[in-house]
Formats: sequence, C-alpha cells, structure tokens
Amino acid sequence: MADKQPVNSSRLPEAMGASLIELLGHERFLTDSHSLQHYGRDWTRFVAPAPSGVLLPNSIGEIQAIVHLARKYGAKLVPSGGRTGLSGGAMAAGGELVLSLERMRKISPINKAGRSVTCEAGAITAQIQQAAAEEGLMYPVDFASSGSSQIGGNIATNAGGIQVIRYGMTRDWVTGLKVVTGTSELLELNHGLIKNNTGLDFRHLFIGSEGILGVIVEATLALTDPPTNPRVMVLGIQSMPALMEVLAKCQTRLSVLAFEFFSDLALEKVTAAHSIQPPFQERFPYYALVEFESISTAAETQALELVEACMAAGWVEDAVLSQNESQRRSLWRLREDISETIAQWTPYKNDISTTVQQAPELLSSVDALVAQHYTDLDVVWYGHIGDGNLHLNILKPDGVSVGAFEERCKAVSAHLFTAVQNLGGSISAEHGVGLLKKEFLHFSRDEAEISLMRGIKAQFDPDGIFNPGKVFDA
Ligand code: 2HG
Ligand code: ZN
Repeated sequence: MADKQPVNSSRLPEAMGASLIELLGHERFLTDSHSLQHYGRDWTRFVAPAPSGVLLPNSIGEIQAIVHLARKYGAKLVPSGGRTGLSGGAMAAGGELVLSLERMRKISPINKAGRSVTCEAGAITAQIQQAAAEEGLMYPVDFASSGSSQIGGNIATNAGGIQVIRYGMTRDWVTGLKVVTGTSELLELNHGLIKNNTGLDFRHLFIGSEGILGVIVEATLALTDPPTNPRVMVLGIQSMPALMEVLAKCQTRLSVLAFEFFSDLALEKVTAAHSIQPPFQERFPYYALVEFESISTAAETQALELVEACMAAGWVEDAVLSQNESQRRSLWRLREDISETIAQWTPYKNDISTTVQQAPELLSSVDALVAQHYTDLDVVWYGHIGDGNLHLNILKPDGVSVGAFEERCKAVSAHLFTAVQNLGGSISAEHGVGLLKKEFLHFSRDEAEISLMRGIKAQFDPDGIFNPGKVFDA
C-alpha cells in the first residue's frame, strides 16, 4: 500500500464541525481513524486516503444542508457510494469530507406498467436487480461488483459491465435523476420521462460526471424483460485475430448477450485462487466467453454449428457449452472473478477502447508494447472485447515499491495512449478518469473540450466544492 500521508481529521473549521454534529449527530459524522481510512478510499491502491470526516446523511434535505455548510466554510465534498471504483474517483485524499450515500438506499415498488423503478442513490445495484427480478423484469447493467456497488456511483461513472454488447451502458437506463448541485440546489432531471424534448438534457451531464458537478441523490431506471434461457460457451482460441473472427460470426448467427475474453494467465490465476477446474485439459493463449439466448433447440443447434465452423476455420481449438444454470454460473466465474483475484498484486490498470471494428489494430498495438516493455512482468489481458474494450492489468512484482511500479507503468501508458489516440479510442472505456487517469485525459479529449468541461463545472459548482482534483484540475 502507498499510504504516504497520515490521516488528518483536524482540518475543518471548528464552527463547521459543530454545525455538522448538530445536523447529523456524532453517529453520522465520523472522524475516527478507522472510518476515515475505510470511507476515504475506493478500490484504488495508488493513493492514500486522508479525509477530514465522513458524513452519513439520511435525506436530501440533510445533503442540501451539508452543501450549504461546505460553501459557507470552504470545505470540499467527495460523493461516495459503494467505493468499488478503480480510478480513484471516490478517493478523499486531501482533507475532504466524504459524503456517503449509504444510509439512503430505499427502493420504491416497481412500476409495472411503466417498467421502471425509482431508488435512492445509495441503493445497492444487486438489490435493484433483485427487486426487478421479483416482478419478472430486469435491470440489465451488471458487473462483478454489483453486490456492493451503489446505483449513484454506477450513474456517476456511467458503469458498463458484462452485457453492454446487448443492453448498453448505465446511461441508456436512466430516465430520471435528482441531484444536489454545488449551490445546494435540488434539480429534478427528466422526471422518468421516456419522451422529453425541451432543450438541454442535464441528466446526461451528470451521468459519467464522476461527482464533479454535484451529488446524485435519487434515480429512476428503466427495466426490461430478462433474456430467455441464457447459455454460456467458453472457447479456446489461438490468436487475437481469430478472436475477432469468432466475434463476427457470433454476431451474425446468435442472439449474443455477452462476448468477453481473457488470457491464459487470467485463467491460471482464477483457477488456482478458487481451486476450480479449468474448462479444458489443454491450455490456449486466449479464451472467449460467449453468452447467448437459447430461445429454442434451433438456437442450440445453431451455436454448435457455429463452433464447428469456427473449428474448421482454425479459429477455435476447443469449446464447452453450459448445460444448466449452475454450469453457466461456473463458466462466468472464470471471467468475473479475474479482477478480484489479481487485486493482491496491486495491478496497474489500463481500461482502453476503440470501435469494435478497430479492436484488432488496438490488440496488435498493445501486443507490441507489452512485448517491448513488459517482458519481465506478468500481464493479464481480459475484457469486453465485443464492445471494443480491453482491460490490461500489469501485476506488481514482489520487492518493487508501489511508487516505482506506478512510475514505470505510467511511462508505458504514454505509449499505449498514443496508440489509442491514433485509433480515436478512449483511455478509459468504463472505469472513469478520477485521479489516476487525469494526467492522460488529453489523449482522449482535446483542449477545447476540457476547457468547456471546466466551464460547465463552474456553472454547477461555482465554489469548486465537489470532488476537487478529479477528472481535471480546476
Ligand atoms: C471487469 O470487467 C471490471 O471485470 C474490472 O471492469 C476490470 O479490474 C479490471 O481491470
Ligand atoms: Zn470491465
């Protein structure tokens, strides 16, 4: 861990501390060092937490009162959800107050006719999914951390996940938002409407804004039908070009729900850590995980024919198809457990994307850079390749300090992001910019755009109290 600075809980003006105690009581204004460490960080391990307090409001009114106090006393606020982020967007590393939404997790009854649900921002993603499932509906944005992530954080980072290829990103499912801005104003955006062409849609500014414009306090989400009989295939694959050929074939022949890939080292780490059987006796450089809807027996026949055709073409070496729900879940674990499994090596994360059609060029540029710069390090490849999104994790070797490791990886990132930029791609496909990717933002967004972003922040948060230093410097 890179805990460089001591936690400092004495940076608040005394009068503000007294007002916060009056508003929240000692139980909901925490300053003990355990709470500061716990709430002050997300899953990032390259920055040390150093908040000056943790606030646990129960209502929108309390949040507005907190923002009012922050303005009055010049304090800074870091909106905080399940803190499962990977770019430092929810880190409070500079004496800020953590504004946690965890006490605001109410989920209203499902609106069946309108196929929607309204929830407070602290609602856990998996609990929203569960509430929808109980009514025969589905909230389709899903990822490994859905059991602890909160919907407000998902929206603030426009979370993606494992079924974007079919259902899109969080942005596509938000029909209404309530937010509190840096002037403590409550804005009600789009009111859950499907149709509303009345000028600029501020809802979309807040989605993916990483907490720099204000705090999301409530959301209305659209729901859909769950897929019919989802089945999973894992395919052993020799090369990246073959992987892309298989993707094209799947897209034309199957009703695809997910198309993921992982490298052999990813599989090795997951199977070893969880004592699970690898899917094949033989090892292959890469594996594709394809989930599809098996609406009829014809769909299964089509899938088997597709695999045969891919084998005949030399793209697929071996294949396994789930025969029941428990096998489907076990196959998913091979992919979903990767991130958590490799966390023990303090991985340096790259989360890059291009258009799907340019993914082969992206993969070969990355391959060349890995061969040139990382021959002595373990590099774990995986990701949502059906969306053009690659997660490249470099594992820190024992005996190297976090700081030295980060510096080395950052130097390579400059080359990597140049390749991404040349393809018109993104340096952060789904994890966001936060603190960790801030210095690289210009590889994806030009000066004119960044300057407009600054102007927009100044409109919503004129005193700069929300999430300072995230995404860009003021
Ligand atoms: C995933 O796809 C998550 O599993 C995490 O986005 C990726 O840890 C990562 O690099
Ligand atoms: Zn991902």
